[in-house]
Amino acid sequence: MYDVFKVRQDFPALAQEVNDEPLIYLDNAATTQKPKQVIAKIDEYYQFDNANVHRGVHTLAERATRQYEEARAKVQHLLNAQSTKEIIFTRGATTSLNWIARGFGEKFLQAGDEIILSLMEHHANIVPWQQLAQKVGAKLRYVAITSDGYLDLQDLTTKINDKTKIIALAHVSNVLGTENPIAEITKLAHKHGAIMVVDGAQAVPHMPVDVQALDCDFYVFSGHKMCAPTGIGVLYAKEEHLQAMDPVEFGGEMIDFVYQDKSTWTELPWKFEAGTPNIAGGIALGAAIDYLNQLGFTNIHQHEQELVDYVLPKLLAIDGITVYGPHRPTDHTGVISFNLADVHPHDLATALDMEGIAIRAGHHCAQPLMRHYDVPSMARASFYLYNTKEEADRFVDTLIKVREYFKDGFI
Ligand code: 7TS
Repeated sequence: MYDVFKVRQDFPALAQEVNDEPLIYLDNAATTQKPKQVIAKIDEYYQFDNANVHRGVHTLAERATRQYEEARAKVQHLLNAQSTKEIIFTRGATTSLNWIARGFGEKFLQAGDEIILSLMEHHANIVPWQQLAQKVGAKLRYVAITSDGYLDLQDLTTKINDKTKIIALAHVSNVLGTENPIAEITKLAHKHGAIMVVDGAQAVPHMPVDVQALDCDFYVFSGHKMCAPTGIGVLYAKEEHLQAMDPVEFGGEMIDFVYQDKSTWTELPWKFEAGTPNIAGGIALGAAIDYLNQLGFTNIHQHEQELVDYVLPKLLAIDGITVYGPHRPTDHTGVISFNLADVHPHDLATALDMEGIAIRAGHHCAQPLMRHYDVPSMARASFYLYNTKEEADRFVDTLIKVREYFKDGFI
């Protein structure tokens, strides 16, 4: 039985008051709070084990290296990758996507090739591909979105062809909360000889993910959206792609032999990891994975779905609200974006903050999507494993109060 009140005790940040009200943290799509188990791991590492990895033979260096490489194995198991060679540590999803565009894209794409994205992508899964397309003369094509916030698979079938070399899509949208059918799209990509890149930043923290079942070629995510610190993330790829592609950064750690005029690269996964890595971050990501595994990803997913099931109909019932993305709770993950008539999202976020409720307002790094909906910005509440139905109630009640205030001028 998933005990959310017990889970909450692991998160010191949740116990505080903000503006004299208990904090209700609903900005989890931006970053999540950290459990004390992860904070303690960082503390322990710097107190006792701090050393550089992969080079020293002394005891601390061995401890640091062992823990860092154990964390890599935890990521391998988390994603069900075939080996740790397929797990590259990066700074986060953004860095991972840049490296794929440069290390794979610049090597294998040519003028006239096509890259398929969608209108619901985060800028991190748009801008690196634009840069690649400009460099090699490739063309970007965007899959449309249906009126109810799903990827338009019909449109995808008209845009994919034998010039398509890459399809890069979010597993879960950071705005619409839609989960995209990645396994199905990967099959279609492979039928056309294209590779499938998946931006899993909003999926991995919330549900079981199996890259072998998805059969995708690349999969990326960030640690800080799943209880780990900022500055650590993952680039997964099938080994054949990592063997074929070039490193993007060069220097220590990633070389085998260095001569005056040339160098050779070391083996996977270290071929991609130039310089001293974020050792504490990697180890803390391992601790975060342990923590989430102990709760169980199926339980986490179910808890969040119950919250959505509870809150989405209440939101949809608010007078003057527009909720973006699927309206069927079973098709909507814990990311819910909306606008309230007459209230600017920034005013809304400020008014909610006065009541201790943290949401985000803005374009959510998805300007093409804002343009598609013809709005400059949206408000977004994003739920995580520690949010409760009571918090959802207070959020909805406060929204209604704010709406009344902006309509009538008093609360
Ligand atoms: N992809 C998706 C789907 C995201 O939601 C984000 C971050 C990124 C990529 C980039 O991750 P980063 O860790 O490299 O920055 N999304 C958000 C958000 O929705 N609000 O703040 C950050």
